[in-house]
Parts: sequence; structure tokens; C-alpha cells
Amino acid sequence: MIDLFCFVSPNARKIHMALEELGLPYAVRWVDITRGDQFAPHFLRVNPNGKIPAIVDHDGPGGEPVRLFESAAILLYLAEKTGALLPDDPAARWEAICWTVWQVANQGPGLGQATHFLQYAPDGGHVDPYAQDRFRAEAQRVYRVLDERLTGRDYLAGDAFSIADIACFPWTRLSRHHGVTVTDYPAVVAWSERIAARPSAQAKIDDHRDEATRRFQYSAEQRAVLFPTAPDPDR
Ligand SMILES: N[C@@H](CCC(=O)N[C@@H](CS)C(=O)NCC(=O)O)C(=O)O
Repeated sequence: MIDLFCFVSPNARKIHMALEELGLPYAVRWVDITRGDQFAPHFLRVNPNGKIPAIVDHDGPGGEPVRLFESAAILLYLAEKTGALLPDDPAARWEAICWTVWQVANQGPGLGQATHFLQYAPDGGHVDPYAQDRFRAEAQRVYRVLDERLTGRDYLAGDAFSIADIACFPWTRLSRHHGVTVTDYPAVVAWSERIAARPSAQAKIDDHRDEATRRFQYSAEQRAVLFPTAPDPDR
């Protein structure tokens, strides 16, 4: 049995999709990141970085429990555990690993910051336009890189669906928050629709968010948890 520590988020969706694809038994452990559950001592023992997703596999290496955090590490672990979702051919396998790492090093942070500065700007948008322009440009760059890779191919690596596709897919379903016109990236749209049709992408986890949180309308308390700020030491 695998415990999946998650909230509704593109990073958690990757692991949920992989578990569904692989048919591994799992239990959802809800971590409300808008209320600070990610900082609870019992969760920090699973992920010292205080972010979801994370897992505990009670049947880890040698039959012992193992905890894992960082979505790319978890995807690689699940692929290795099952011998699935990574190509057998070494060149294609490393291509899949490159795109999985690209996702956590480029697409995730870039689109996360674009969402932050374009969508969650405090007080209805009083945020430095430089930051907004900077991350809109970065969002457009990562969509372009993905589009160029997917032009003329069905999947990111080799000729089959892999953890690279799982890693990159969920963020492309949130393009309305990224300051991009997604139709400018037709190969991304076609690929994203193809993956969205898979049962693993349609599987739902119980959503415990209240209505306002679902609409990203966070209270002052939720914003303080999610978007902490530090005073400038030079001021
Ligand atoms: N690089 C991490 C990113 C994880 C991450 O940023 N998770 C967000 C939700 S999508 C989170 O837990 N945020 C809560 C917080 O920052 O306090 C991964 O790929 O797993």
C-alpha cells in the first residue's frame, strides 16, 4: 500500500496519474496546503521540504517502508518499482528522464511563477509589471520548447507514453493562468488532449476544498500560509 500525500494540484496530479496507470494500491492522505498542513511535524517527516506530493510506500526496497518527495523522484521510483512507464531502449529511456527533469526544473517553476504573478497578484494586481512580463515570457518559452519537441511525435520520449508525459501534462491543463494563448502551440494542444482521454487523467480524487478555495479566492490567512513574504534586510 502506498500513502499519497496530496492536495488538488498539478504536481500531485502527476503521482495520482502514475498510480492509476500502474494499478498500484494507494490511499489518499489529504494535506490542505492552504491551511498549513504541509508544516505539520508528521508531514515534515515525510517531506522535510514541506510540499506535496510525497508518498510512503509501505512495501519499499527490501520490503521496508520508504518515504519519497519531489514529484520527479517519485515518478522515477514508481517506474523502477514496476518496470513500466519508462522505455526499455536506453536512448529513449534517458530522453524520458531528461524531459522529466526538465519539467521540475523549468516548466513547473516557470509556470508556477507565472501563475503567481499573473493570477495571485496581491490587491487585485498591484505587482511589479516587470515580474509579470518576466514570467509571461518564461511561460511562453516553456510552451515553445514543449511544442517544438512534440511536433511530429505522439509522446515526449520514444514511441510510448512515459513518466515524461505524466510529468509535463498536468500544467498544460492550466494554460489560462500562464499568460499564453495555448492555440499558438498546436502540438502541445493535440498531445494534451490525447493524454486527457486516458482513464488515469480522468480519475478523480476526493476534493476537500471549499468553494472559494476552488476558485483560488484565498482568505488573508490562506495567503499568508501560501505566499509568505520576508522583509528586505537592506530596508
Ligand atoms: N518540485 C516540487 C514542487 C512541489 C510544490 O511546489 N508543491 C506545491 C503544490 S503544487 C506545495 O506543496 N505548495 C505548498 C507550499 O509551498 O507551502 C515537486 O515537483 O514535487
